[in-house]
Amino acid sequence: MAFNSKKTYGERIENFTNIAARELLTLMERKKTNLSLALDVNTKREFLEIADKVGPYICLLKTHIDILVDFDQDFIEQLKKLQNKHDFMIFEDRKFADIGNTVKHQYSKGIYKIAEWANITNAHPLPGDGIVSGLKEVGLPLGRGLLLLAEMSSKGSLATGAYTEAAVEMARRHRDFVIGFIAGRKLVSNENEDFIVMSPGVGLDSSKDGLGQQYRTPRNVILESNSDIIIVGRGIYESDKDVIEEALRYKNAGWNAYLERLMN
Ligand code: 6AU
Repeated sequence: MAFNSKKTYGERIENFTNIAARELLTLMERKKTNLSLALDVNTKREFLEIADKVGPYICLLKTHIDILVDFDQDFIEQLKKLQNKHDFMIFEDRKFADIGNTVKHQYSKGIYKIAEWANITNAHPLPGDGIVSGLKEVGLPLGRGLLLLAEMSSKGSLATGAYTEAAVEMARRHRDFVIGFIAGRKLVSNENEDFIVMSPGVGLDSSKDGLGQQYRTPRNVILESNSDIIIVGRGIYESDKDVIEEALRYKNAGWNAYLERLMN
């Protein structure tokens, strides 16, 4: 299908001017991983313990900073230490969804000061271009990148059809800051433009979670749907098996699907 999905992550670096995108592709090539861990646990201790174990196998650590019950500034310091130790980038899954002026404050201020530590964050295109412009004012000077939620993995999602297409159009108008999408598949197959696609709803052992989440396999997402990064949460940290073993299982599944894609 798409020209860019036949290129290696490394070959695609030149398609991006955004610093976070270039750094991410470089890192993926270096660590040979397209796995992002969605670490949705509620305490600092649990979070830091798992991140330390799984850090060597991931390109991106995805956070929901507002679900930590004991968040403090020390958490950010510890997180940065682990980032340096294990060489991963950080994606705060904030799903901004308000007008430009409001998201600017939500991104840079408050307790979390997301822009200071998250290389990448995401936003719903729902409010229109102002949301991207607001986030860009804060993020671009800091070398940050943004993903637009063009599709969602949950059952009954309204982000389909014309909405998804409008998300792609919005990304095209902000190529300097919007580095890609949250989506289930590659959305753009033009060789002259490239976006990084990250897919949540990835699991090897279950197909749903009882609250609307729907799972597909790494092979399905990377090989058949030409996505670039698998986002895996409970499949890794809620397994009965060792988290390192599980992380390796997903890392290998994701990377092998990518190698197979390149050879096809
Ligand atoms: O593997 P799970 O189901 O334990 O976790 C999936 C993670 C969660 C969700 O908040 C997030 O991926 N997510 C997103 C993102 C990344 O934006 C979008 C979506 O459509 N579905 C989804 O599950 O942290």
